[in-house]
Amino acid sequence: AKTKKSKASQAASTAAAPETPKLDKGELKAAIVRHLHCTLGTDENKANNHAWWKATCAAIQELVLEGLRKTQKSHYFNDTRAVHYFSAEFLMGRLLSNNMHNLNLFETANDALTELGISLTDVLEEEPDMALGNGGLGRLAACFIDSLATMEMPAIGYGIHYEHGLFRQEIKNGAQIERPDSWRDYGNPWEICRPESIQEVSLYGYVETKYGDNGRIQKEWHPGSIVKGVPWDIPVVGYGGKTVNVLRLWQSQSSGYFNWDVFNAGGYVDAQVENVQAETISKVLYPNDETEAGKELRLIQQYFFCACSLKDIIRRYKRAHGDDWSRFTDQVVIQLNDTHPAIAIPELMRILVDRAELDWDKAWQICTKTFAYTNHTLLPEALEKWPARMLEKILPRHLEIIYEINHRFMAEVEKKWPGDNAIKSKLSIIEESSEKMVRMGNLSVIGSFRVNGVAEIHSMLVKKNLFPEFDQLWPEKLTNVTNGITPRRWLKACNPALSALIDKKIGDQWPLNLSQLTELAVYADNKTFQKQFMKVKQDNKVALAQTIKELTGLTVNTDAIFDIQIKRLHEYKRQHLNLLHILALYRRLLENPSYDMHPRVFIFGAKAAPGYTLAKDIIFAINKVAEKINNDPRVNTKLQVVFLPNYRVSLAEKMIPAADVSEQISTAGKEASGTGNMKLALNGAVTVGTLDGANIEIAEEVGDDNIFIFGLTVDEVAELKRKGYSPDDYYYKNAEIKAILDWLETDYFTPGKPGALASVKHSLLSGGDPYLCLADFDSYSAAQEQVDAAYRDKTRWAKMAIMNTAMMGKFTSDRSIKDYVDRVWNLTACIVEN
Ligand code: B1H
Ligand code: IMP
Repeated sequence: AKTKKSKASQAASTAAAPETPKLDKGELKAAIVRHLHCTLGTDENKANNHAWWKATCAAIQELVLEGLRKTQKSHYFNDTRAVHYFSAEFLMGRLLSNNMHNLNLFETANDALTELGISLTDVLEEEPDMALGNGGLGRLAACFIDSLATMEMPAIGYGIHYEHGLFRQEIKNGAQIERPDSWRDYGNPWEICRPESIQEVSLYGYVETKYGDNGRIQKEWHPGSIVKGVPWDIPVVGYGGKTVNVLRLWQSQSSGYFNWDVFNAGGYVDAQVENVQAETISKVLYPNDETEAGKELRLIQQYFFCACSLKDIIRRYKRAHGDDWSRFTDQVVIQLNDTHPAIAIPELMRILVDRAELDWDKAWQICTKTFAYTNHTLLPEALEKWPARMLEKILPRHLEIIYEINHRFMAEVEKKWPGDNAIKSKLSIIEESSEKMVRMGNLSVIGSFRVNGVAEIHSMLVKKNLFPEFDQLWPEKLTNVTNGITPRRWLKACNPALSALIDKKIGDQWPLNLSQLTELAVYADNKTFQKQFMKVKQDNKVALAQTIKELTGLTVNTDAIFDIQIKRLHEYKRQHLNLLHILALYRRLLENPSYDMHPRVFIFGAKAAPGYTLAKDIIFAINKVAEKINNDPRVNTKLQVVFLPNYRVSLAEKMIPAADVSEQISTAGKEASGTGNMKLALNGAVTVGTLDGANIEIAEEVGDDNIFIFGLTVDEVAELKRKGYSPDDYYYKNAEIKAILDWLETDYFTPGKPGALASVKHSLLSGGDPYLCLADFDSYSAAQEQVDAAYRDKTRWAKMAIMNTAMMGKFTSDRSIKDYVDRVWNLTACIVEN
């Protein structure tokens, strides 16, 4: 039995600064060499950088695991309430540098390796990114678990142990080629397999209705097949290294169980096929950012990780509380990262009603006190819906439960809006279209106690446009938690020179209390500080130029403005608007060789979903335009265009510190929040952006003088759409727009292949581009002229850049987590004893 201490309640809301490192240089050196010998079976003379990387990881992992053990002990003995962050994606990136920084061992490791004749920078480059996510949503999950550990919150991340993360992008003749990503081909030094915690999950089959002694109807699901979920734990080290939480990822494996009665066909070969199918579940991450794939395997993935995770949570709860469910909601809160894990709601109901035999109302009460749901998008194509027939086949009992949830909910709606069938059909979990569909968004709102959007404007639109009736029904349920980013990875680790400069000015506590950066504002006009700040930026640009050279062969002008747009490729993010402006500059320079502009390098990084043809066409167009411009001596001293292949977390860490300008140009109302915007501004880039997502809050923080806002507002977009947007008006009235678009249709950029870029033109014209590129073009172009003028005034620009860094305090993910803790999760920190 365990002794309870009330230590948890004494916890502060933020962790203390990192203490002195647990190892000195000599000890770390010895540990690395020991692992080189005893773990890797090699030695100093023959080890390559990969071996040094693994040995260094193993040496660091020793300390990490000690922290993990102590953390789990503290959580166990304090019987802490914990948040369980359910997410189909965790975009972790590399872990070695991060873990060393959080353990305050980065400098020590650098010195230790240097003495061994090894470069830490080269060693860090050996680590493959853990790219188990598409973009912002997955990276947000990674930032959140970093902040949770840093703030000493009991938390566990639950997701899928994909064998292949997001594809690796190659560019061949300008076009995107997808290659498999194999992040653990040569072993991952951080993950620990936990066979002792394997879970089994049922699929397919049928439901039997039985009558119990008391006349109570009992449902029994006879599954058609069962798969095993094998948990892999990745330690998540908080800054300061005290709390080490885990990210638990499930790998699917065949259980060898196949219900031959159900399928009534047999044989050894079929059984092998079944094995392959079981192992397919966790094979690959769907690469569709912001689009719902609607594929059976994807639904199975979602159910697989939710069912494994719930069993794991319940096992842990029962170990402490037995069969007494009355304290479950005191101990457990589950955050649903979008609707991808929404199937956990009927799964928990199934466990409570069918297995634990609680009555429905009691079970529903538990359920709706357990789940909270974050909405990340309003785009219709991203709102998940599953055909009822697909659910019936894969999860027959869950479909019944969803119908029952809906039936009872419809009665509530009837009470509030008697006889209003229009509202009923809108709020129903079931969409009665030609094919019956299950709306996962409605299920998530109905089954959760809290629902949040991810930036003020987005949450407002969730309330006003997406779920207005739910907001009337439950006025307290819908709320906002603005996204954030971890300043440990996105400033301290990725921009060591700027971090050191900040440390010198305001001390080294800012990574834990990012609002302290405002203390830099008093130096914004200080000439010496401006020089130092811009020197750091210049050095970072030189470093990025080197990377560009290595990756593309191009030599860029480091005196030019580095103008960066990095994010998934999507029409709503409008990389093609950026491209149109580049073409406009090109034309202006050709028409007027003395056209007055400061040299600029436009740099892109973006992956397109493999099935999203227009997105791939836009990548092709950017590359073809880049090729032409970069090789045109008439303009290439002033204008260069770079597309860096395979944009990912580790590349972002190299690009962001070098940015002068941050492109955040989505159509107003479409980007729920954005988080890249925060990372770039934190590193002293000035934003060119629309009033969309978190850009609005960034503008509020940095002030109008330190950001370039352009374009239609959310209201103006709605108004224009109501009146009818007609792109042809802009095309025929604006000679520059017409010339640029027509240019795309010639063979100027694709010699011998006229029309190769025509799809980009046509997507912006007739038929009507829903993202209103042409409507915002003039305003965008004018904002870019202001950027140009501002940059030439060195003092003014330095001040703007400094003010951006200084005013980003709000956007630390520690603040987001504090908001969740206070307003959603009701958690208390647990101080881990050392
Ligand atoms: C975001 C997604 C998303 N919103 C479907 N929605 C996916 C939707 O695989 N799928 O099917 C994958 C991802 N991702 C992003 O979330 C928003 O676009 C950003 O604006 C936001 O910053 C980010 C984090 O909240
Ligand atoms: P889990 O079963 O996945 O939670 O595996 C680790 C768990 O072991 C921790 O979360 C704790 O609940 C539990 N644990 C950690 N230390 C101790 C201990 O000293 N005694 C008993 N259980 C412990």
